[in-house]
Amino acid sequence: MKKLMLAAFLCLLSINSYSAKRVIQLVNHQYEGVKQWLPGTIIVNQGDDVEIHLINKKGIHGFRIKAFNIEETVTSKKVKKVTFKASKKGIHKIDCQMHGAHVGGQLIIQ
Ligand SMILES: [Cu+2]
Repeated sequence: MKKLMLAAFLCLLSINSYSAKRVIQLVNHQYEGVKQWLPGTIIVNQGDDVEIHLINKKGIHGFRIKAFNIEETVTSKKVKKVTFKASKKGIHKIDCQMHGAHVGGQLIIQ
């Protein structure tokens, strides 16, 4: 019985530390004049291969995550794909390099 419990515990540990491919869709949205990417918070695990699909409904916006040297320009009516390895744990800022007043978001790597 103890061996079975140990095996189950080790199995749970391996599931928790499992890194995977994460595909996340973000949509640029404007509400009462405030522009933002939704969802504003992305949570992934360290080691995940992250693929973000950026959908911009109107105009041109930037998408920047300085911690991963990502800086993209996203035009409307085209899906821009951003890929990176979530290698650094922490809370990383997401912002728009084109519009200072654009509400930023955060990437949480746990
Ligand atoms: Cu913008």
